[in-house]
Amino acid sequence: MENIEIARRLEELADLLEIQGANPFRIRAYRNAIRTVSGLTRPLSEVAAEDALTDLPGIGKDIGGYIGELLDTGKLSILDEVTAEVPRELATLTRLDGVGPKKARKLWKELDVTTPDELEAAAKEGRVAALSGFGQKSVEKILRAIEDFRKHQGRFLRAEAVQYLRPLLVHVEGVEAIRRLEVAGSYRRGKETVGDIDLLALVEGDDDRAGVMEAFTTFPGVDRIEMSGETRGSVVLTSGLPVDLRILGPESYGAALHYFTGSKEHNVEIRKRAQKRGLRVSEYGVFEEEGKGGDDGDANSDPHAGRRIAGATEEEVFGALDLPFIPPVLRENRGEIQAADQGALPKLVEADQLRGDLHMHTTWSDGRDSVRAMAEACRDRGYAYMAITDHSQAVTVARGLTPERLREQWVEIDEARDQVEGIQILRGCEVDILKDGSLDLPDDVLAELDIVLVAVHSHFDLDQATQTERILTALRHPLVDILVHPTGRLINRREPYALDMEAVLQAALEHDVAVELNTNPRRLDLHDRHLFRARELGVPVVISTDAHRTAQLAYVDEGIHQARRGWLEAGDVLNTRDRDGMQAWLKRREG
Ligand code: DGT
Ligand code: CA
Ligand code: CA
Repeated sequence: MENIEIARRLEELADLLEIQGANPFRIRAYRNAIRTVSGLTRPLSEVAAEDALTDLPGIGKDIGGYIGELLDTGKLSILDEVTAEVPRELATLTRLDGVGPKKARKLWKELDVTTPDELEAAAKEGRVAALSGFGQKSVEKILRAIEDFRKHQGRFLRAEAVQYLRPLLVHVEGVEAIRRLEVAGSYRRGKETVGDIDLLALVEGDDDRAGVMEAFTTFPGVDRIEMSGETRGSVVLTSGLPVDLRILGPESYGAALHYFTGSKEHNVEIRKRAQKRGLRVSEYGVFEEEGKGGDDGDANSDPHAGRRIAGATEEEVFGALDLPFIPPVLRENRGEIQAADQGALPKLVEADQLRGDLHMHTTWSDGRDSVRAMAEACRDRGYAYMAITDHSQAVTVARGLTPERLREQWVEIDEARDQVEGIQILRGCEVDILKDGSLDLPDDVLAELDIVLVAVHSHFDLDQATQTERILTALRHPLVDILVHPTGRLINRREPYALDMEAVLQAALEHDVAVELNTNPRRLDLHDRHLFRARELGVPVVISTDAHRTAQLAYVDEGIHQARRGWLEAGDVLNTRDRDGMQAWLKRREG
């Protein structure tokens, strides 16, 4: 069992115990332990093998035992005990904005509400507002949260799906008969969330299929089997992630890979292009139309009508349509077929082209590691430069820095500059944009920083005109370098604030400000369409992690997909520049 799944189970346990009314100290201890588990870079199974679980910070005998049980059996008996008393769905309820464990308990005990549907009904009948501790305002907030919840229900962050999927891939790949095993679908297109996983296995002989399907359905992480046929199987993992497997022969593997990679919209355009050439594309291959017309191009029509001219590889499929290979991240029908046709596909940026990370936090605000530790970790990643960018004072929940504390931090940054060689450490700050668009630090302090990031952390609910003007005011400030996590969204949790993004990007262009692609998997902000537009306008993009601990510097490896989905090339990304190039940009307004 992977760390992330263990963390998820323990979290569910903590939520349910809290609803049950357990000792708050015990709950707090559990939550600390969960943070340790989520932040760990080594697999817990390794730590357990060394008998060292309880050596980890915050992990005592209780939790150590639970982790051991999960690793050994995949089960957690205490969770069964608790769910015998507290309905399991209540844990979901606490995920809704505005409903904590205390409120969930009250809703359950007094109104017998356990699910979002029941909560919505109760709220609309006025029964929730009548409870003590729930005002009309909080009821409205809850109703909005339920709407958001429904919108995202069942979609997994890709970065999480990666971790749920990995052990399954290892398990299935162990089957001798498999020549290729690939993930298609939205996952392969690098989308920020995935609804399900579409797996394709290439197997030479028909006789080998049964063994592959057997391995797939008997994977220990399978919670239930939805179907299991000769060439197609469908399971749900214990994480809740649904996975489809299709088994294919060599002659049609490439066509199936293309078809099941999608997107649907891309596939439709590909089929139209084929039709113009008198060809028919399906998941089985590219076929020459035979004599009679009347074929509607339905992918499920008889695969053997006509002569197959391509299908073994995707390159072959594209080639049959006079196209070069189109990278999966571009297959969203946003002009990629035309670009391919004209030989104008972008040379997409790669993670190893990045020369530095310009957004990260330390123990000076809400980060978990020291300036020096972050610097060493950035150096170890091979970066030429980095910026320390803790929060400014207005962000009190993150222990934001006053000018005085910021100056104290500079002493420590100077020390780190001496201690950690081979990397340039920029003095930065993630300066809060106040409600009126002014900045949270005085100009004389900003002027002493090497790099100034600005961001919104409050008043998310302003109307669009006001919110946009607030941000434009900040962008007009002559000391601002980067607007970070520009839309403020948290995927599946918080919608972006109302913003005229076109106006923001135009202003960024006019005032020589860069925009961020924040690669925190919950943010991925800006997202692909905005990145595409930034590139069109020529607004430089900075790809940074917003790491709050050293391990999170790796967020870039997964987040890079979003940049590629936005068609970004290395030249569009500011932090692909070498140290001199970056220095030159930071001094762009001088002289
Ligand atoms: P997801 O799972 O919601 O994150 O998104 P996808 O894109 O993985 O969609 P999924 O799993 O329903 O189907 C995988 C691919 O199969 C999809 O991207 C394109 C192809 N596909 C599925 N249904 C259709 C269809 O009705 N027409 C066409 N042209 N392609 C389809
Ligand atoms: Ca899918
Ligand atoms: Ca699917």
